[in-house]
Amino acid sequence: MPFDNEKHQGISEFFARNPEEADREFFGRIAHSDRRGFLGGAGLATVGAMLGLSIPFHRNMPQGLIPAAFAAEDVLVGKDGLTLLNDRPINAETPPHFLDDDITPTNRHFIRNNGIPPEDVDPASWTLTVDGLVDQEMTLSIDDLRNQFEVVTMALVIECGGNGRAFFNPPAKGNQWTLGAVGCSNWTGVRLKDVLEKAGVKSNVVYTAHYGADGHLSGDTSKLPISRGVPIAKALTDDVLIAFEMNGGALHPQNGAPLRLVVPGWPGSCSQKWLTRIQLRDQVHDGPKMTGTSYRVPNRSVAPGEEVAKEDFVIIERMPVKSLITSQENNSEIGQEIEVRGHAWSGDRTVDRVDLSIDFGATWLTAELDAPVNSGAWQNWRQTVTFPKAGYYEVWARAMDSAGVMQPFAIDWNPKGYLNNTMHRVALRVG
Ligand SMILES: Nc1nc2c(c(=O)[nH]1)N[C@H]1C(S)=C(S)[C@@H](COP(=O)(O)O)O[C@H]1N2
Ligand SMILES: [Mo]
Repeated sequence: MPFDNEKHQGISEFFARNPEEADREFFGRIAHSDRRGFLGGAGLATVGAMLGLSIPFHRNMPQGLIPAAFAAEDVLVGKDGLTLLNDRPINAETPPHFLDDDITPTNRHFIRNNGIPPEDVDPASWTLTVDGLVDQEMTLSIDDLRNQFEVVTMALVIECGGNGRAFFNPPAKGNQWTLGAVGCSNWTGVRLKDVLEKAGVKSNVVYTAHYGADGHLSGDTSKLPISRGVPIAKALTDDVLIAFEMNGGALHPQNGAPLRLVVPGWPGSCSQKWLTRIQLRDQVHDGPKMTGTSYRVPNRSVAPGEEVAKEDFVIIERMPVKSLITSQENNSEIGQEIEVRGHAWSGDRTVDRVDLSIDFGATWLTAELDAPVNSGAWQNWRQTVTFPKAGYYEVWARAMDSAGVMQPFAIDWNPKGYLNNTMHRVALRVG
């Protein structure tokens, strides 16, 4: 099936369905191995024309790679203003000034994929299996979930464990998230706890294992892109949801439609998308991205660049205290008096205070801070700020949580670039 712009077939859809043919169509050659000998042709010329430029290093482009220039428009259907970091798998973050809403609209929620999302999902025939160390194994449709359990709606924070990775020095490999791998949408679903209790949690259970329907990047169907879990005590808290609605509508296809877990305040990777199975285990789960150094940090402070032995890494649980300034875009021109707004959160805790500084931290004023609308939600804050005269300013925000822990000035460096919760700074030009 050739690529057909008229039919609005997505370029990503086309590449996903048949990467070889897509490559042939776009780059005018037969197979990956032939590309080395590729000397030009109609396909490449077409891509060049679409980009308005030639591609000097086209020989190095991996098979199936969607030129990001196209992908940004095409892959992010139903999203608005997101920055595409990677197209295979799709990873896109939301610039902070697009996260200004109290509740993150679906079109502003970031996307973090480890594999290839399932296509043509049918919510009516979707099932979730609960098995492992339970009294009664269950397979439930989404209707079963709706009918057999209390349906709740909660605003819940999902933040990628690697949010802020781009600021690490020495740099950490992985998606270079800046600030926007976080969102707090309204999620509707049933409590994981209620479902697990109905299945009957055996006394020797220590951990959950989550499985989704997305495919491994290699195309190898025996491999999973990601399967993580949480300690059973976390799974049995009131604010972990199996969600089938996002902001009162369908889940966005890239955010896990039709069914996902939402584990607020813990690394986003715990919140399995395209959820098909939850298994209860008598050991810490060992699925892909649970082991090695994935979503783990050293068990002690380490110096930037320090080598850390594998056995010294521990699994990340709650995410640290953090805040974002969302009312002004970085580097924007403003008047002398403005309202500064944003959000603050701290996994499994609440935020007690948000302070702002416009003088590089010499003095601070305390912002007006809302209570969370429910546990697991971020807290909105605002403060009118007056600048003494025209010039360059930075607004800094720092949150302090219910345990008295405050955001740091400097990054607590770790090899994989997780948990960067340094203060958010926004440059402002007062005219
Ligand atoms: N099935 C599946 N679930 C997944 C992932 C994935 O790649 N596959 N990525 C995880 C990671 S690392 C994060 S940060 C969150 C991101 O959720 P979002 O894409 O809805 O923002 O989904 C998690 N759930
Ligand atoms: Mo993540």
